[in-house]
Amino acid sequence: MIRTEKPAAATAVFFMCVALAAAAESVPLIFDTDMGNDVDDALALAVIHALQSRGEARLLAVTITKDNRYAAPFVDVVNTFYRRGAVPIGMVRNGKTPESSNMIRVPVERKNPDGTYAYPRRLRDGGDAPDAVSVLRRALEAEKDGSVVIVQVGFSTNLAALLAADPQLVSRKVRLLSAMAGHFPQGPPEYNVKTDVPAAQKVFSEWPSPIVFSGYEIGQALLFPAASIDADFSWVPDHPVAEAYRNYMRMPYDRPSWDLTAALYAIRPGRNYFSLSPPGRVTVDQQGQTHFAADPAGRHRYLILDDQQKARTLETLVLLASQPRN
Ligand SMILES: [Ca+2]
Repeated sequence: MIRTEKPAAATAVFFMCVALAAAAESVPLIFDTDMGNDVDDALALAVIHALQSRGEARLLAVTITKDNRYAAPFVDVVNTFYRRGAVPIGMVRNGKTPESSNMIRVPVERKNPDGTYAYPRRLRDGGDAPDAVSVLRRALEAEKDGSVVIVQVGFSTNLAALLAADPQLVSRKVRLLSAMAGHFPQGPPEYNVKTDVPAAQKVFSEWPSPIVFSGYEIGQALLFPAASIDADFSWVPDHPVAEAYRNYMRMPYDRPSWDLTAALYAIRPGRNYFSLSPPGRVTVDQQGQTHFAADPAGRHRYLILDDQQKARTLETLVLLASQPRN
């Protein structure tokens, strides 16, 4: 008995230490977003800030794949609102979806009666932000090997360019890519993938770290309630994320929480908000449709959400997105 108890106790202590170390260490995270195309990007950024306030994440940089001048100033507005205005912001060059959108333009442009901006920020225009690939490289270089988590909730444009520029750096630094992309186990082409198919093909075939996909069906099953925008965000008269929500579509509407799920999984992978598929490989065809093939040696998995997890996962997203800043 004694001979078996000792190793078991030592093993238990070892795993306890690992768990404590993991809990004490915040996740170094890069958020890559097509901010402005849908309101879930803004809510996802709010979730990341809330988890940083709780000591669980550390936002290293935000890089943008929507090539519109208001996207970077809006990200800057949100970061500044959460008192993290120094977070580097990088912009795609010659990227997709240049069209403007009210959800980012209205909060960025709105002014107080005295002529000052309703929401302070550093960046006046996306053209003033540095190139996304240089921001990604600098952020990765400053971190420990095998530590960084990237949350990609837009097109794969920036990450494909990073891979082309410096695949070794990605191999060395990135621990996980958590991507809102695709449709699983099978479905029509998903927006983030079909908007830049060559970039998605490159990233999902060459990316060296594990990738966990949050497919279209996950966010679709978790509708962010309009009632929360009116009630839970009212702790401050001007909230840039609530204002973005009110300007994205005609209120009241409940919007799928696609990008929030990729952010939540990236920072809290072990909390049973989702289940994981077996390992496999995701490929992207010419139409932008994703195909999953199970393979024990594969580096890809996708999130699965069951009915038991739904209510608790949605409540967590709502709570974090609306959490008052500290
Ligand atoms: Ca998005």
